[in-house]
Amino acid sequence: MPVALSRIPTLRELYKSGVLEAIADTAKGDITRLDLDCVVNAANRSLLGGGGVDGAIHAAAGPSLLEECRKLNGCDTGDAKITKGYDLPSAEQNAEQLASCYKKSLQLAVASSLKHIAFPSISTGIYGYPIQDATDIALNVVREFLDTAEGDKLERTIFVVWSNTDKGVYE
Ligand code: AR6
Repeated sequence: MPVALSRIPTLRELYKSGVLEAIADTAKGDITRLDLDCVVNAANRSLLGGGGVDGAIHAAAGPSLLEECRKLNGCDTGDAKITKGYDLPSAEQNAEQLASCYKKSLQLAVASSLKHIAFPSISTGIYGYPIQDATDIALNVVREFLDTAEGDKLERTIFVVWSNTDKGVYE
């Protein structure tokens, strides 16, 4: 797609024209502080809370999140479920399962008419998935998805990393 010269092109136009390799950003910091349509949690199958980013998201979202999670009947590894954000500012692993949970999260966001999505580095903390492999999966799945008609409906996809080392890998 040609980029119009009469105005500054949007990120999406640059991505479509091939100038940008990916429309997703990398940010370092606390995912619970992002004011976006939705953020993705790295939870366990019970969905009933834990440590890491899961603990941070529950602490920031407040007890209503846990109440809603209790009704969801858990979440199989590789699957994804959607909840409200409540008090958030935004209202055995294998490659296939990790790819699937990124893809299903993207599909759920689009199906819910959301325009933004932020991912932490799922499974690379307490679950110990190697950061390089997990990052390859995350970036490839998101790139592929953004190339589809469904992906076109998302305006912003952000990878939020927690350490400088992880940021370097994503970049
Ligand atoms: N914002 C963004 N990233 C964060 C934040 C934050 N506030 N806090 C930590 N991270 P982990 P997992 C990074 O362990 O490996 C929980 O107990 C962190 O540095 O949270 O998928 C669940 O209940 C790492 O890079 O998730 C499960 O039992 C990344 O988020 C289990 O841990 C993911 O680390 C899930 O383990």
